[in-house]
Amino acid sequence: MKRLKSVIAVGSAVVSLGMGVAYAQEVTVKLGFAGPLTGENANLGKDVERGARMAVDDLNANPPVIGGKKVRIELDVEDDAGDPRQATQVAQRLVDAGVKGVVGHFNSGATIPASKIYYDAHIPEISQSSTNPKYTLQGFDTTFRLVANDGQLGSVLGRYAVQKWNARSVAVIDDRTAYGEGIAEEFVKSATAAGAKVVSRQYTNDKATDFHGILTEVKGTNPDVVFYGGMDAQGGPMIKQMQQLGMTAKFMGGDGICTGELPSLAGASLSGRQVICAEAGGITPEYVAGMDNFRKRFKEKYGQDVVIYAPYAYDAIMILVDAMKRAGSSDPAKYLAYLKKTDYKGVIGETRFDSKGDLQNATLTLYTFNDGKRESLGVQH
Ligand code: ABU
Repeated sequence: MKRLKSVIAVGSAVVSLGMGVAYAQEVTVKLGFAGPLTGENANLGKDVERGARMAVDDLNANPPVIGGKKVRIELDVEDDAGDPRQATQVAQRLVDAGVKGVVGHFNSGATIPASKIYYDAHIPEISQSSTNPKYTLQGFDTTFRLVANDGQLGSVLGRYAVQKWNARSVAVIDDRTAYGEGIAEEFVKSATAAGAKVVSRQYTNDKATDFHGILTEVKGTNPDVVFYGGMDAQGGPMIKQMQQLGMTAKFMGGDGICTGELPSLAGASLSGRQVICAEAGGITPEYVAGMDNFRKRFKEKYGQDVVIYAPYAYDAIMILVDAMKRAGSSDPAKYLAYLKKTDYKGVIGETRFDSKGDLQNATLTLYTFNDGKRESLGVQH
C-alpha cells in the first residue's frame, strides 16, 4: 500500500509537471471584434460576430503556434450599435484591453472614425464589410478590408441599370450614412456616364421606417429604376411601400440590402419586382465547395444561415493569426509587416492586400431574389 501510494504520488508529480510545462508554454492572445450587435443592423452585426467566434473556436480546437508557443485566442467583443460615436468609445476600450488586432467594424460610418484610434495605438484593423473608399484613404498603415469598395459596387450597378435594364431614368435615395451616401453617389456617376438621367434625388436615415413621403415624390417622376443606398432594414420596408403605392420601378441597391434577410424584410412584395444588388466579394469556382462547407458548419453551430459577411469575418480572424504565425509574434509592431504581405487562401478565396490595405483583384457578385432566396447572377471582376 505504501509502495502504491508513492507510485501515485510520483505519477501525479509527473502529470502535474507535464501539465505545468504545457501551461507555461501556452499564451493567450487577445483579439478584438466590434460591430452593431444592437440597433437596426444587429442582424448583420451578429452574423459577423458569429463568423469571428467560429474562427476563434476553430483555432482553439487546434491551437496555433506563434513564436514557438501554443496560443489560445481570446475574443473581446464590443457593440458599437453602428454609431460613429459609440464606435470610437468601444475602439478605445479594445485598445485599453490590450487587443493585438481588431476585426470590424461593420458600418463604414463606424469603421472610419474607429480606425484613427487603432492607428494611433498601432493596432491592425480588418473590416470584413466596410465599403466606403475613405476607410483606406486616410494614410493609415493599420487599415485593411476584405471587400470591394463603393466605387467598384456603384460603378458595376450603374452600368447594369443602363446596359441590362435599359434604364433611361433613375431615382436615387440614400440614408445619409457614410456608406449610403457614398454608394449612391458612385451609382449616380456610373449610371449618368452610361446615359441615364437622375429624375429624383431623395434622402432618408438609417432608423426610418416610413418612406411613403419620399416614395410619393419618386412616383411622380416615373423612374425606370429606384436605387437605394442603405441597409436591408430600410430597403425591405421600402420595397413593401413601393408596392403599396403601386410603383412598378425596378429596385437596386448595394451590399447593404444584398442579404439573406431581405426577403423576410420585404415580404411578399419582393415577388414580381425585379431587384438587383451586389455583395462586395465573389466566390470563384475553386472556393465554392469550401464556402458551401462553411455555410453548413455555420448552420449546424448556430442554427442560423449566414446573412452576408460572416465568412469574411471568419477569414479576417484567420488572416490576423496567419500573419502572427509568420512573424513569430503577436506584437503588432512585429506582425504588421507580415500582414501587409498576406497571401491567404481562406473561405472567401485568396486574400492579398494592396499598398492601401484594399484587396488586390477585388470582385463582387450580383444577386437577384427568387422565391424568397438570394440567387447569384455571377461574379464580376
Ligand atoms: N458595405 C455595406 C455595409 C457596411 C458599410 O457601411 O460599409
